[in-house]
Amino acid sequence: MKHKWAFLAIAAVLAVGALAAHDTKADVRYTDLAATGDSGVKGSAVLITLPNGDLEVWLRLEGLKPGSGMYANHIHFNDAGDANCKAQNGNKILGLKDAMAGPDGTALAYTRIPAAQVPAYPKGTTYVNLHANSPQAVGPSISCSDVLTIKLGQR
Ligand SMILES: [Cu+2]
Repeated sequence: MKHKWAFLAIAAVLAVGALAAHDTKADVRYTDLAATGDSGVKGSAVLITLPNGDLEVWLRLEGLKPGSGMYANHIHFNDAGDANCKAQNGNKILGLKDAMAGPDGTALAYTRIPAAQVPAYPKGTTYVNLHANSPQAVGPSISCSDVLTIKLGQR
């Protein structure tokens, strides 16, 4: 839990910085990932759109098998704008940095995507999805969260 608070504190500082710029693009979203099925993997994600349009994503996970390697994770969306965890219908993705399971089963992944590479996000609903890393490198969902929560920035 201690780590989670440190994680959120860092994210909060970044969020305040983004909002202080008073730019119309600034936007912060926070969401909790829930285990898919019986994976036991959950976590938190903070998504920050900076004033220049860059997207920063901070993802923290817990409940992974200790030292079990790298896990692919993405923001999923679709043309219809109705992507969600339950349907797993986000056929388009924004790739995030792989998350590396530490000896305590937690992982922290930070990704910054330049504005020019964020053309379609966010359109409608999206979700952050963590994938199993076996038997294939990018397996089915093991933890997921719909991203439709808070928007603190002025639009
Ligand atoms: Cu994915």
